Amino acid sequence: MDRPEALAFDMYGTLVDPIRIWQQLEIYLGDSALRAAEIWRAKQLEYTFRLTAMQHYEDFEWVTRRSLDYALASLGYDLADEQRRTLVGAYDDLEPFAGVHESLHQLRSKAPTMAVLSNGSPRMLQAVARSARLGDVFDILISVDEVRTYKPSPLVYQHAAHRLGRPIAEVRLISSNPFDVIGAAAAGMQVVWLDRSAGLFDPLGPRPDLMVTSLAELAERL
Ligand code: LAC
Repeated sequence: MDRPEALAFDMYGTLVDPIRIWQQLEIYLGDSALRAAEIWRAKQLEYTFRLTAMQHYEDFEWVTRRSLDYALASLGYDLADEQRRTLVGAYDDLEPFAGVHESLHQLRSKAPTMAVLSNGSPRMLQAVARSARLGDVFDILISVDEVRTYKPSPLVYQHAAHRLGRPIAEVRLISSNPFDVIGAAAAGMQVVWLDRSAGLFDPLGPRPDLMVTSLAELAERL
């Protein structure tokens, strides 16, 4: 490789934690909060996959609201619109995983270009990057909204390479989401799986050559 790859980071589940939103859910749902957070996240991703299969696009804020509605209904809760708005609003303040700041700054000194590549809408990505104090480390925030289709459509990964001005093989996606890793690799990107799930990968695709359990480990290995 004559020049180092551009790095593209997934946002939700990789840099910030969408499950820790159970702490906001707890105010309304008590003991069901963690279960609700897990259903919310699983449905949110399912809706992105289904919209993509339907060749229809609604942005991630819409998807996040509808999947919250499903999670609440599935557990027998009916919250007021204002409370639902507050919960969806908490997506703008999701907490970064431990050590993310330090490691991103270390990676910054090695990578020529650092990007976010996420399902999040442009507004959501700007908000969460600002509140998690991650804005200054990235050259660019790339949203799937620019191609109006979700991961793991190859269009998303091809578009990211185009935005980064690189052949796709010179971009490396870093994601904790196996579906994202498998999708990016299938589209021709380099990949890293950031294992935040105790080794549980999807057998739908090959395990990537590069697997790490923290961004600090990635900063050492790259
Ligand atoms: C994202 C999804 C995968 O940030 O959570 O793109």
